[in-house]
Amino acid sequence: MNRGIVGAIDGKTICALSTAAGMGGIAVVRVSGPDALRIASAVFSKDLTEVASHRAVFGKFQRDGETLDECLATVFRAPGTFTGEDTVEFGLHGSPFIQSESVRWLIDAGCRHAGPGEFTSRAFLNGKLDLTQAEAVGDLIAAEHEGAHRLAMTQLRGDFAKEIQALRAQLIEFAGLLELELDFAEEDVEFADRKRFDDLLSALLHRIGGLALSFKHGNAIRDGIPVAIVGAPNRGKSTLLNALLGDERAIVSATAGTTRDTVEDTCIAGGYKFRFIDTAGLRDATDEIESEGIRRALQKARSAAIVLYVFDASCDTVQDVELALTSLEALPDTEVVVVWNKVDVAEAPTQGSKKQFHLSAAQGIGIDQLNAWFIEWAKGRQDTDALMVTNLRHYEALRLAEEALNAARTGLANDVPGDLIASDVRQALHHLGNITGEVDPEDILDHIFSNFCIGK
Ligand SMILES: Nc1nc2c(ncn2[C@@H]2O[C@H](COP(=O)(O)OP(=O)(O)OP(=O)(O)O)[C@@H](O)[C@H]2O)c(=O)[nH]1
Ligand SMILES: [Mg+2]
Repeated sequence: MNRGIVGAIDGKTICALSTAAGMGGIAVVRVSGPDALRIASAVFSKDLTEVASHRAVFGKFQRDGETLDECLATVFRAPGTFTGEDTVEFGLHGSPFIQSESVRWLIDAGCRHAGPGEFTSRAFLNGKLDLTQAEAVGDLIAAEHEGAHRLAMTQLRGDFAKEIQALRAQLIEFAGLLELELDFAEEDVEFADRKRFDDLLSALLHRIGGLALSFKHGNAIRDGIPVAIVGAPNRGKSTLLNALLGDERAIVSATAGTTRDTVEDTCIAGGYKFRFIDTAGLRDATDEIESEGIRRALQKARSAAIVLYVFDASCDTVQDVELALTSLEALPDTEVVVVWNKVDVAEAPTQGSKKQFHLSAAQGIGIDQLNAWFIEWAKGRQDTDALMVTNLRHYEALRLAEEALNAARTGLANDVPGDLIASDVRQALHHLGNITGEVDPEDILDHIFSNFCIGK
């Protein structure tokens, strides 16, 4: 339920279970807000209102002589807390009954149940985090593997926000000069040096373009690097998928045209998540369903980060490879790899320009080398120092800022009046500001935090 709370803090003290629901060793119930210490004391055997910050007290979770559990209450005093408010965390035993009952008692004592992401949204509204960091908290919690975890940590450190703020700062300075000109419109003066402005716009566009481009890889690292397996029928694509997954996921048969739809599954290797996609064999299809399968295969190949183009060592030739790769029309940043399969029955011809692997999917020969290469490839893309955009919202904002800056640049080249250029620059500032939450972001906030789980 979205309580629509994130636009402002309603002055209420909130509570929620912060650990995962269900049976566990320990459950943490968090209370945050101006009355946190008083309300927490109402359900605890000891008075917490005088306890120093960052101190844990052992006692009983109780009311009216009834004891629910023995527990630890940790006190955090504002402003040095995650939310920026007074906070108490109860460490209780993790039974589902204690979890729900303790929250109910806290509500009876005056708390409101927290909305999704409300602890983190309060942290943002109290200036503890910028928006990108708040979103990183969500990503960190959702990270299933090392690659996604590392990306979330970079963002949580605030590196991305700093970069965006630096870009904005440069623009704001120039926007100021343009606005100044407007105040002196009668006099027809130019404070803003047009040449310097063009240089600045060009530098900003370069950087913003680079960040937007990193999205494809950043997103892939977070959600699974898409690896499409394509090729003519019967080359062993489904056999290769199964070998890579270590599972009989797709049907294998000697009949050409076995796979008609795309089949995909993920696996985690070397700290990265890969999304392997088996596709229908590419040929001049004889029926409607197969044609649709082939259309999907080509679409998957276009959106993949890596395309494994599978050939059969016993029947394909170097000319077949050349022809196939040309007609694939892969996007420039897609890594296309030639896979010679069935080397157990025939020797593969050597083919020059492309990266290639010789393997037997059926016999498991060469699969380890291919897997090792995937991991190396992923590592190469995730340069630890480089910033990566992983969030669609950030990507969109960057693209919109880019559009506005391009318009400003065109305006500049065509000598359009300063107020029009200033308006484009303001647009760009607005879009960049949306990323970190520096402009009035109420609707964006609601959207972001409603995707969180309660208790975060
Ligand atoms: N000898 C040998 N046979 C293989 C190898 N890989 C696959 N095959 C055989 O080749 C045939 C086709 O395999 P599939 O994996 O179904 O081929 P596909 O490319 O998915 O075929 P479609 O789905 O029809 O496009 C099957 O009979 C497999 O057993 C291999 O490495 N060596
Ligand atoms: Mg198949």
